[in-house]
This record gives sequence, C-alpha cells and structure tokens, in this order.
Amino acid sequence: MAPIEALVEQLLAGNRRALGRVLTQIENDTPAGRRALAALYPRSGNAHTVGLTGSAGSGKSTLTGALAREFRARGRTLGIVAIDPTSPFSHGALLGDRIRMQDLTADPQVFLRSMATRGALGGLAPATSGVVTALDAFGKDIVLIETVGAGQDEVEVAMMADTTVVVLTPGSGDDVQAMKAGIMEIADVLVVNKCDLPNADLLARQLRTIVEASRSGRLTPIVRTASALGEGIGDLADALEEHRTYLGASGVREAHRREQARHQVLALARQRLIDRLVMAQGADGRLDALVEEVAARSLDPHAAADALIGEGR
Ligand SMILES: Nc1nc2c(ncn2[C@@H]2O[C@H](COP(=O)(O)OP(=O)(O)OP(=O)(O)O)[C@@H](O)[C@H]2O)c(=O)[nH]1
Ligand SMILES: [Mg+2]
Repeated sequence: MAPIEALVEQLLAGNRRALGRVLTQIENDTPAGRRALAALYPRSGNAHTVGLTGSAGSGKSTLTGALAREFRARGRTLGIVAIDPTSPFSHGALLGDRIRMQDLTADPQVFLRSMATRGALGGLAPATSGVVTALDAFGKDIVLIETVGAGQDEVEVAMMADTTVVVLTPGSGDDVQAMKAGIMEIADVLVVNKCDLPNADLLARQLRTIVEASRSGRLTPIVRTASALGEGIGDLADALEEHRTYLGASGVREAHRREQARHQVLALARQRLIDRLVMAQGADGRLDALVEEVAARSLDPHAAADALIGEGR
C-alpha cells in the first residue's frame, strides 16, 4: 500500500500521529493530501462543525478553549482548528486556571490544529475545509473552527460549518452596524462576549431588536458570555446543541450542505481555472505583457482580462 493510503488507514483506526501527518499533506495541498482527502471525504459528515467568527480581539480563542472544556465535561470528543497564530489555550487565564487548560492540551480526546492564513484574502486558510474533513472522519464529535477576524471571511465560515457563531463585544460600536450589513444572515447563534464589561446588556438588547425584526423562521439565540471568566459557556454549549438538533429535525441541514457543496466545488474550480490560465499565459510572458500595458494605461483592465482568457481583442 502506498504510504498515504497506509496513513489514512491508521487515521481511521484512531491513530493521532497518522492524523497529524495526513493533515500536513492536506494543508500543503500535495498529491498525497488530495488522495487522502478523496479517501476521507466519504467517511466524513458525522461531526457537528461549529465556526466561530467575530472581530479581532472579541474573545474567539478564549471562547473556543472554554467551549472545548465544556464539551469535554459533557463527554464529547473535539477537533479544534485555529486559523490563527495564537493558540486558544494561551488565553483565558484571568482566573489563573492554567491547570485545567493543561488538562485540555494533554487530553487525547482533543486534537488541536493551528493553521496560518498564508496571506489568503479571507481569514480562512484555503486548506481549512480539508482539515475539518479529516478531523470529522477521524471521528471527532465536534469540530470547532476559530477564524481570524478578517471581516471578509464570515461567509466562508458559514460555508464550512453546520453552525456559525458570531462573537460580538460591548463597546465596539460598529458591531451593530455590521449586524445590519448581513452578518445576521450567517449567524446561527449570536454571542455577546465580555459581559463583565459595561454596556453588555445594551448590546444584547440592540441585537434582540435586530433579530426580531429580521426574523424568518427560527429566532437566532443571543447568548451572553464572559469567556475569560468561564461564564455563560454552558448556555452557549446548550445553544449549539439545540441548533444541531434543529438542523437534524428540520431538513435544513441537507439544504445547507448542498449549498456548501456548490460553493466549495465552484470555489475550487475557479481557483484551478485561474491557476491553469496563469501558468499557461505566464509561461510565454503574455500575462506580463498585459500587466505592463495596463500599468502604462494603454489598455484597460477589462480588456486585458478578456485578452488573457482569449476573448475580444
Ligand atoms: N474583560 C474580558 N476580557 C476578555 C474576555 N474574554 C477574552 N477577553 C480578553 O480579550 C482579549 C482577546 O481575547 P482572544 O480570545 O485572544 O480574542 P480573539 O477574538 O481570539 O482575538 P484574535 O484571534 O486576535 O482576533 C484577551 O486579552 C482576553 O483575555 C471576557 O470575557 N472579558
Ligand atoms: Mg484568536
């Protein structure tokens, strides 16, 4: 058996080291990584995938760590994907509760993978969905995905997770505006974090008004937490489990997964087409020539793009 296939077998048998090695191949998008994904994909789809998004510093990492501990206390196994250079376990020690955090990092039922964004435009590394698939196929009950607060990645998170959590904090004024601008569409659960700070009640009330005004079907729950203090984490875990139940009972999950599949296939196809084009046109210098003309204002960008894909001109 080829090495990657053997690793996939070991992964499916529960070998953490094999999982780690397969993840590296998937992250680097190697041919072996693609073969691994092809083998793992049919074995995935059982985990509850939960994406956490929100502005920088809103407490996503602290919340992820606290949630992981809560779910472990409920007997669930976890995969955690942190699209972030910092570990979710490096924060949240306001109470000096380092011992429990060490319990979590040492817990064989928790698998944490940190990924760099590698300068991709959104906050999600391109290989994230593959990493989530592998953790899912490995048999984790829940996969938590923490993104960097890049503003543009919310939709990408929603396209990857069963349940999307949007984390807001009091006193960061633009948050409510952002809600109106469409975060509401992707939020399955809203979190007002840092509830120990002033104006948390005000923010929660504002959100309630927006949620009720834009209601279509299910009422988006608003959960108050103070992740660094471990407050409200049980309520958040309850809200996530309720959403999972709702997805299963309503048929919404199938519709959502179909939408995700379409998004993913098109995104990958788009990337492949662009790569192919750039490789072909870049090789004979045509791309560079067009770029020069556009930079010199002798050709407009639309005409250059048409020329690049072989239309017009
Ligand atoms: N007052 C207060 N501070 C908190 C709370 N939760 C987190 N913080 C603090 O907020 C800061 C940011 O927390 P993180 O968990 O790193 O936030 P993040 O959203 O992951 O940050 P980025 O990944 O950098 O976007 C840290 O200093 C935390 O200690 C809370 O409940 N109350
Ligand atoms: Mg973080």
